[in-house]
Amino acid sequence: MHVDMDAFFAAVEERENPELKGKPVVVGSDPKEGKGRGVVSTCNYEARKHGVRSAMPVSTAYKKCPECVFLPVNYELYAEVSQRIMQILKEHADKLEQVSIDEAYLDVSSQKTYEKAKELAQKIKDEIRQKEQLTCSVGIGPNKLVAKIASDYDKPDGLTVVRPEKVLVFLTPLDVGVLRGVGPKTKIVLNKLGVKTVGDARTLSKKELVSLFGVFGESIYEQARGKATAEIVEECAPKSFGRQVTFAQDTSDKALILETMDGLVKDVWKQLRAEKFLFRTVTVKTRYEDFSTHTKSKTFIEPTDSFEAFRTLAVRLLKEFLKDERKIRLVGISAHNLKLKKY
Ligand code: TTP
Ligand code: MG
Repeated sequence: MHVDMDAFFAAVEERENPELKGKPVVVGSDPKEGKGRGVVSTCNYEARKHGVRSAMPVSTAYKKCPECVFLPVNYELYAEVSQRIMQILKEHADKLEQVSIDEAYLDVSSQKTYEKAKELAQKIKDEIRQKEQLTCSVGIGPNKLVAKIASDYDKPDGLTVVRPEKVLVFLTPLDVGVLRGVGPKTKIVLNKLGVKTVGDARTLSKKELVSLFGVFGESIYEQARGKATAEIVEECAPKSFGRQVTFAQDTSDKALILETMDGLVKDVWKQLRAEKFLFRTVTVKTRYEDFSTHTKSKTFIEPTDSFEAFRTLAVRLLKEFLKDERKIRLVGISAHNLKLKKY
């Protein structure tokens, strides 16, 4: 399954400012009445009716649609909304691969049937609409290539299912530019050979394609037949955050050791907060002057992001180590059992 949010930045802006409803909205740099530099990040479907597009110079967008509402990019806001959407997707997927701020592949193989996968897609769409007041378009297919083309097939608010036996029929009439890597330059070469659609591309032999495009020709050959082998790769969430320091000299100065630990706790906690993680387990590590290394851990019942809870527990665990008579060479702290914060 491939999920792609509709007119993402513009849709978030519309949601935040209801007075924009029904108006053409462009998100990007300031057009300064046609004299502005920079480009359009995206625009809503109303603005697209006027010919405005992503990556177009804002000056051009202004000429095409001076009555458009032009807004600056509020990237932080979109990133925050994106995180919440990805969390929703994650909860419904066997595996999730986020590929951009508004787009992800979901492995939903455990649904077993296309019918079930479609029901799941509808559920996801409903949940995103209800929780975030945003729409997305979803494609379902036997591989990433087909799923991605399918999500783009019926935008906005689409849901397109392409069963394996329908892949060829589905692809045949589509512009050859839907294939991965087939950009304007490749299209010019193909168009000269009379190849406009994916179906047309199938009339070229593998040999012909390779002589034209090298190894990429082979990819076009396979893609035109709806074949793709790329797996859904789940990004690795960090398992823990931690820091440690080795003292300049082995020490039994309790105040120094506690103060050092305090600094480490603050650093780790700031990192957790910045990346919006809750933690359940805190581990303190010490190495004594004889190089023997020990850890002590404690786990909260519920995930938390409380600085006080983190520090109190760290100090408690560290004090256990301070009962020993040996001098301390190194101290460290880490947080485990992480969970992304929900809103
Ligand atoms: P897209 O998914 O390509 O576009 P979109 O979500 O705005 O519209 P669509 O309904 O066609 O999917 O990109 C997602 C966001 O990425 C988009 O809202 C803004 C940003 N973006 C840019 O900043 N510059 C660009 O050139 C493109 C294509 C997107
Ligand atoms: Mg999008």
